[in-house]
Amino acid sequence: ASQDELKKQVGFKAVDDYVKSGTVIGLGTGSTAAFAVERVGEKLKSGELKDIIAIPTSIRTKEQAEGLGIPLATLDTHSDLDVAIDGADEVDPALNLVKGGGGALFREKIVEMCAKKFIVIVDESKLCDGLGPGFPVPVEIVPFCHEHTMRQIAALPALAGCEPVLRLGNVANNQKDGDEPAITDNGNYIVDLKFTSPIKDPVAAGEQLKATVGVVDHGLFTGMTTACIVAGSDGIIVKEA
Ligand code: DER
Repeated sequence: ASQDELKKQVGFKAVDDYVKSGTVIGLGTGSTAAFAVERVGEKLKSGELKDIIAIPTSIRTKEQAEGLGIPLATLDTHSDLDVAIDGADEVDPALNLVKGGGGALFREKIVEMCAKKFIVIVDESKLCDGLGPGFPVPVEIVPFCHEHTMRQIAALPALAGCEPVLRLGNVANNQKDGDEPAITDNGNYIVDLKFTSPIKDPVAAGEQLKATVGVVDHGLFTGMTTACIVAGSDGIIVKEA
């Protein structure tokens, strides 16, 4: 099956297995999560699902959901979510994640932290033994003195050896040739941290990033995953935390 077909399989399965009528759900961002959003819209239209309130994790997911007629709200009125479904850029054996390839990590994290269950949907290419080398870790920072903040990040002990690169072009990374800094939905910059060896302690790395003045949040999602649905050449497997 093509990678798109694998993404569709896990996106649909996550909705079929975890989304119940009468619940509040978080809708993720990216090409895999877009299939989950599509499935919610399809099942609301067919009547298989009723009375869903959805919280989008990006402007582009909000627009996709609006186009499908999915009722939307924000955390201000609905901050007790039954389930959130989202993709990831990397998944380690403990189901810790790198997210933010699409530049939506802040809204994803604030929403997914509010969900009773956080279901991650990936194709098998996202699985790794250790976070970092396979996908640069995105960090959202404020634009003010961003070069100073990048130097502070590079000096963090738990991120030793990382090379911070300011993301240019379109924040969703689908326009790599931009010469202006990419701007997130929240008006901030994204710095991608390139690693040549796995991050030894992703929890400590996340804590040190959050403690760095100028950092809004980062793409290390540790200890958050309830289950990860993986589509591979030999079928679909569900890894539970
Ligand atoms: O930006 C994000 O966090 C996305 O969820 C990303 O991690 C996965 O995007 P993809 O499904 O398009 O690979």
